[in-house]
Amino acid sequence: MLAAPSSAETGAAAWLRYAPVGETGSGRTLPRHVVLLGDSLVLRTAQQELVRGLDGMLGGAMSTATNQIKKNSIVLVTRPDLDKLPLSLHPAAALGPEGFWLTDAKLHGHDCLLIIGGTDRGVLYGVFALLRKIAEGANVKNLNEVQAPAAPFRWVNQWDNLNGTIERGYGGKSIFFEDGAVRADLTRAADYARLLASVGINGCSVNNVNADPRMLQSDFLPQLARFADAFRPWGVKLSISVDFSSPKAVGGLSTFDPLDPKVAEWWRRKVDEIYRLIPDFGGFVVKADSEGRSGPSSYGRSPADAANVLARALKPHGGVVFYRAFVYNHHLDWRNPKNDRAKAAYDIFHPLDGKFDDNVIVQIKYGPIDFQVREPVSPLLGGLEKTNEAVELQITQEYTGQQRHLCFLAPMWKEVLDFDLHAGRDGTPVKDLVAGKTFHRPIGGFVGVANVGSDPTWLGSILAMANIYAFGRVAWDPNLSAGAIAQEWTRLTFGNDRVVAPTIAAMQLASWHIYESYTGPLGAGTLTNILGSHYGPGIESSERNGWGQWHRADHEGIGMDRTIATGTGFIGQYWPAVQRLYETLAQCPDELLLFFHHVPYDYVLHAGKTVIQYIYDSHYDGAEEAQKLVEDWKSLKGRVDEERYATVLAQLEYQAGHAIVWRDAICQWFLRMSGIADVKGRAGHYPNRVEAESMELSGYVSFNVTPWETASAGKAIECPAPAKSCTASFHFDRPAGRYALDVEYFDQNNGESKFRVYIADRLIDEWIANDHLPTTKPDGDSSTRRRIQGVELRPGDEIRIEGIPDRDERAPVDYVEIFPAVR
Ligand code: GCW
Repeated sequence: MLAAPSSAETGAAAWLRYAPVGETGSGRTLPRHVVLLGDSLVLRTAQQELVRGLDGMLGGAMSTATNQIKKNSIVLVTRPDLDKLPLSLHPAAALGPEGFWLTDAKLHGHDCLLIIGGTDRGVLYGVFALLRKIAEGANVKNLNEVQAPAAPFRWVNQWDNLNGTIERGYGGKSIFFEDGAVRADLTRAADYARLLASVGINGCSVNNVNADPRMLQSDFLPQLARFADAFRPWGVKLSISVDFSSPKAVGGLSTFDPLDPKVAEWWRRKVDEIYRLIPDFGGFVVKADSEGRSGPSSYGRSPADAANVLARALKPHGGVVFYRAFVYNHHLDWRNPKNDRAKAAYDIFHPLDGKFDDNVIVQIKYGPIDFQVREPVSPLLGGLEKTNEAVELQITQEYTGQQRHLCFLAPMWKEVLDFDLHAGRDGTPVKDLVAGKTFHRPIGGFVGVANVGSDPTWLGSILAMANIYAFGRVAWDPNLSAGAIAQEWTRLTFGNDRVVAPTIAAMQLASWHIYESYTGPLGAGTLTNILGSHYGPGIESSERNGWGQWHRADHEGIGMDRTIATGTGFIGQYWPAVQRLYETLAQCPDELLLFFHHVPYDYVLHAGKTVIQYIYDSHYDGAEEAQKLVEDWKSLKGRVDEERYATVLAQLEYQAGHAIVWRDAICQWFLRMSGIADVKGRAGHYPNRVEAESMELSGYVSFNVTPWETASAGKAIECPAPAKSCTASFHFDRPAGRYALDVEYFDQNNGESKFRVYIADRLIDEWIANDHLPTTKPDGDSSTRRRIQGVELRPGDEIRIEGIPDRDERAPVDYVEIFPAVR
């Protein structure tokens, strides 16, 4: 069936579009009458959502009733209320508070489909599950399905600032705050809660972990209550990040020492004040002693002391503390080969195991460094036996292309969650550890750093929304496969067209590996500019500073020696079976080789090629595969609504261009550093390319780009002030024909230059460089490709680029590349 492409799809509805599907696939005609037995705010939401969904997808006049069954109905009921009915129905498995059971039964002589929840939230999740089945065209005949979430805590963190910006947010301004206050209109906050609830997420911390102490000011708290009002109908608990120095910063005390009774008393009163306004408040998220934040170390106290003072204040109200294990010294001495940032979390938190109160959850990033495209699993996840823990995953693509590059993270998360840390015995995957199953912990779970914003698409990209969806789904059921999740999301987002669904799902599934191939190879880390944007290439930015994201590449070799035998000893933080996997070159998997070992460039991988050749090959392959994503998408023309088709196409085209920037930066840099040529002769050789600095320049001047590897041959041209316009030209010297022409220019965020391209005085293309890439300079963040297709060229034709600078963006150009055929 072809999904009727609607013309006004902005992406705002995400996977909750409820587009008409017809009843054919579902195997039955569903009742159009929805009965609610019992009452609560969440139950009413569930009923309304079911009506909305069925109305949209199946049509037909919907009716509702409360507490009476007079005809065939879909019945929403909690388990306790069900038990009051004269029925003896028993689910096959325990529902727990948030689980649900979908089943058929006769009630008062009528055939009913029952959605039974452990509590009202379970009913809501059951409603979304049924709607999902219908949207996917799944059979809903003879349902008898019990589901319950893997862990009780499935939260998202937002890193929103009170001024309306979002740290590492790529989807516009905050939907929560503006100008130092909570936004007047919280409609989108409520819509967000609906999206979260639809995939089972039950908590949201709204502000940056680099927390503003004002959050806890007494005059601010009533504003926070408005978030809770927006979330409550969807069963999403509000929580906030707190600055650990708040007792001093806003409380007027002279100290924030967690062991000082005055401080404990301050937290108690503050928490009581919050719960008076927000009785169902979730708790606190804490980043302390990390990246310049204050923390207990100021008083010689430990993270356990800090977490517990908060936990004791929250305990009487049922609140929890998520204490982040992302604590490290960012002034490490890089000259000392034994220093290793990766060791920090375990070194600090492992000795505190058993010292945290039972309403503290230690929130641990999945890897020991920081959300890189490939990291081993954090050993701390296997290193806490008497402490609750949660794994922190990053939905916002800080180091994975910032939503401009397609990078579906479910395959990575699945690898992390399925990884067996052999914590004392075999069969202790991360998913069980964080769910508290391995060491019988009462609570624990999953945290996703989401950072949605006011952009209509929420994350700034339609396809990136699959990552929020996937986070919720793996947190609910970590045994789902990435493939199943990709299929579900695609069907809900784009419909069940027999070509669309598998094509997009396959693109999503390939995308993480593609991104990894043209950015950070073999576990070396994302070779990005770590001192600034974390976006484009910036290979040396990792080195010779205290941040500790070192890859240690030099003329001889690359990689961090983290072995027990000769390196930093990081591997020693794992349980023995995992140590054995990583300690020796013979065992260590290629994909993590450079995370654990320093090797010469000519070291031969298990894959049978040298490290240097792997670097060249993976970057060329990755850039080609990025181009193939464009072609895959184009095959869907006419099958996807025009609006989303065009938006996604433009993003994928951009990505394919930027993948070449990455490829060339890394290949040029390693070629120069290693002195070893690419056996395939590609690195450093661009036969179709004309460097801008070698063109005939009028007004334009050549300059050195920094870092050098982010421009072809290290140089580009710019049109210096006060010139109003400059030109660069050259003559075409190849056979007549139809060509594609790429102009590589720099699109900074401090001006909107114009470009015009002429062939033999005829204007063939013009554009304005008005994207908002994260840089004010011509570099690897701003380097952008303009592809001009189908250009007729004859030998001797003059190709002329005119650049019209604007403000501080001086219409910079790197090169022109001409291809004999449309690729
Ligand atoms: O990945 C890093 C980010 C910081 C962030 C920090 C953290 C909120 O670059 O922007 O700060 O992690 O997780 O605390």
